[in-house]
Amino acid sequence: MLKKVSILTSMLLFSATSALSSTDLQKVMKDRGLTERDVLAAAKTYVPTGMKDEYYVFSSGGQSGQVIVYGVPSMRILKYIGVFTPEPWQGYGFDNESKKILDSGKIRGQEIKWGDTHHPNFSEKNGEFVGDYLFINDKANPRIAVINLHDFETTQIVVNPVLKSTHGGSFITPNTEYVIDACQYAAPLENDWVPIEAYEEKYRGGVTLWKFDYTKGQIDEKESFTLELPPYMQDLSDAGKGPSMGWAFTNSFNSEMYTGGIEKGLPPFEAGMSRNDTDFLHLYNWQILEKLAKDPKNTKVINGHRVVTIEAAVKGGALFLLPEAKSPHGVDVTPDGKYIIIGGKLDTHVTIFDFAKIKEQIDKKEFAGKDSYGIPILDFKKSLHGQLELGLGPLHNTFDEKDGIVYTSLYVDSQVVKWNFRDLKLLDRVNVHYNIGHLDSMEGKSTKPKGKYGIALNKLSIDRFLPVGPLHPQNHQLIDLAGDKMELLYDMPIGLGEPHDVVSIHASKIKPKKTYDKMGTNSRTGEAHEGATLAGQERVERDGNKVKVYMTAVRSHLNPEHIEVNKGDEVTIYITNLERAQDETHAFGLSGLNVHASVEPGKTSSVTFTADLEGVFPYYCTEFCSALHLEMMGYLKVKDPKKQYPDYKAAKVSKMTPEELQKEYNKIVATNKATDDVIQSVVKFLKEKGFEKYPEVKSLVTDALDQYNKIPHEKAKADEAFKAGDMNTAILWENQVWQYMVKTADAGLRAKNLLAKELSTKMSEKARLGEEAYLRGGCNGCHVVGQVSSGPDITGALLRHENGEKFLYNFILDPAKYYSDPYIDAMIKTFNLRMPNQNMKPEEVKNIIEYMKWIDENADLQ
Ligand code: CUK
Ligand code: CUA
Repeated sequence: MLKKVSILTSMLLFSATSALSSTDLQKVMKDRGLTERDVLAAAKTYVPTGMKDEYYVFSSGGQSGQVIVYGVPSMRILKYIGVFTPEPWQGYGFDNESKKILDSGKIRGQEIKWGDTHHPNFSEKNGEFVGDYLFINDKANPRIAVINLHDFETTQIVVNPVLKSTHGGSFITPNTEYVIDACQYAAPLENDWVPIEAYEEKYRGGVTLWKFDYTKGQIDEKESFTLELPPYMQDLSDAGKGPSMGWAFTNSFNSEMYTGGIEKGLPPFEAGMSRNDTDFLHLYNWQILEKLAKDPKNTKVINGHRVVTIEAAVKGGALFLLPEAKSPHGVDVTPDGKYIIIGGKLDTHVTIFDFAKIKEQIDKKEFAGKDSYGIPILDFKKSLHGQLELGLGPLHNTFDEKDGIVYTSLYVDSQVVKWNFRDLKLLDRVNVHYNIGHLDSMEGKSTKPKGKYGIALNKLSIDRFLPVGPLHPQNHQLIDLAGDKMELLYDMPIGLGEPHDVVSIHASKIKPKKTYDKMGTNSRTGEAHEGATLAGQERVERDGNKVKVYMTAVRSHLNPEHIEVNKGDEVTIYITNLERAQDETHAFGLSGLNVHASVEPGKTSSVTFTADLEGVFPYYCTEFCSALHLEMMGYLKVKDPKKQYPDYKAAKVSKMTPEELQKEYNKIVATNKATDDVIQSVVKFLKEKGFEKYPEVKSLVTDALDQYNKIPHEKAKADEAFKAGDMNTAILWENQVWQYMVKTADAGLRAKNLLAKELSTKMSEKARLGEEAYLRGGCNGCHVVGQVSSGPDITGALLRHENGEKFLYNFILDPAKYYSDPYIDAMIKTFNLRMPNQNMKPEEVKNIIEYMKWIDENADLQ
């Protein structure tokens, strides 16, 4: 139902644009059934074409094993990054370089074809997010991946050598010293079979501290270690900061150490694991553990990996337990590092521990007891800052720029609650749809949260989207956190896996490359690729049955275009993309052989396969890169050396007569001349207008010149063939000259348009509306700016008549009145057309005249 237009709407309308009539907006609102609130939400999230989002959000991709990148506030998806699973578009898992990364994720030699990504996190400095690296864990197959945010590519996967499933990762210490990954389901640390009856004795949990080498951008497996923990089913974790720097915290949910057995008639896991009123928060000091791990007395080496024993950790004062309400889930340290907030799935409360109170007990060695593994237990009451009843199923927390403000997700109640962790006051709640897991406010998990927008990661979407069968997408909802009341703004379906968590970062902190600076870069290592091939270095090398092809890709050909191998050869093709222009990716797809690689400008990718099938296999560029993209192809021919093949003469050159050939030759030479004239006029324009001063334009010109400079070389070949009387070859090389001219013109014209945009005077609002009216009225059907068409050029029209402005104003409003005016009469005779009445409103005509003035002002840029 459309409400009457309130002050709010009218204000919106007037401030937005005085010319957008309120009736237009009202009509849209009415037609689409939108309320004012909807329109306001739209205005808060809409990012107009050409504008960019304020924040990046990195979402785990759940069972897809990938990472999803989108922008806030628009919620537009930007990329899916292949991490634990192949991603064909990026060639991830298909080219040798990325295969190597995926292969390092094999578990005990077994290839793993899926992942279950849960928690992405950024590299940090002083607890603030730094947009260099993103880390993400795989819960199913205990692995951590490193993604380089300079090209959004996965550069490392490490497998946990002792834990069989992990969940409390990847959490980062404040200066990215360690990536924390805590166990989920306890199991023997060795790979042996151990009966479940030996659970308390032999099954173990733990937390792995992966050492990160920031300059290399790599986890150092040798410097990493695991802290052995009781089989309590560790869960989420968080690192301390500020006063709690050096400490880390990990929840758990099976202090009962129940081992299940539903098939034997025993109560199921869910009953046995929630029997006790409390579970244990694990507190451990990684700075102490780091030292302990250096002494072999404190560790046992399991599967080649150091494990600090419970005993050594307790003795070293590095491990404690603290009772927490049963079956907790999220644990989050406040931005100031002073408090630890625990969400209990089966509790209506959140529990807030005060780190200073915890530290006091540790310093004074005042403990409430010990668990059966000898770990000191701290006193619950003495550690407490307070508890607050929020509702059913508090899970996770995220923080705001405003001091003390925290947002908590309620899984069962499907709500986000806003409250203050200092004075424990409940402030606001908003419904979400439905069953929220994690939530995030902008940079909400750093020491400097920005708040502003919130994202609710809902597990169920039930009735929110067009139905797509029984498997529903997840629902990420955008919430406005700027005011006192939270406002739901937008629903975004996520149709890829079940993301558990997202992290967000201000867009200014991410600095991605546009191209690889060094021609021939191995993107997975950042170093020069062994197969880097520059122009002129293309070749095929053979060593026994190993064939190496050094290929280049540039608009619009792959070089070489014919590759001949024998059946059984092992073939490696190195492909280097020689482009320097951004977004000029080429890709290499080989039909029928499961071979694909994406090669961005400056990158070298390689593919290796055994040619065990005889035949002819086309290959082609799989990215639509230019007008001659379809022609960017070649043939792999696999011969069986044991077979005899009939002999074919070289393809028949031509059936044309010499006269026909001469005619075709003249035609292509004339075309090239005409195209070159266009290029020269563009060059003149660019030079006269000082294109060098505009970096974006300059790089386009460099790109154009790259293409243009190839012409003399090809032209020489054409001339040589012509001289030798080989007209057919001369025509082909002249055609190649034309290809380069087209590519030059393409980049050159883009440069010209960009430069014209840079140089043109800013259009006034009225002129802009005038242009709209001009286009809406279909004036461009007869009048083309800068050229005479089926009507006169409108450039200069204002100057062609005495009192031009006034005259044109009256003329457009009622053309018929002026058909007998001598000037108009002459026009009618010239064009054999009469200007029709377009029923423009006076305001529109005034705007059109403003637009025409703008055209005249910028006439030299046409
Ligand atoms: S977990 Cu899924 S909702 Cu893996 Cu952080 Cu809580
Ligand atoms: Cu290169 Cu298509």
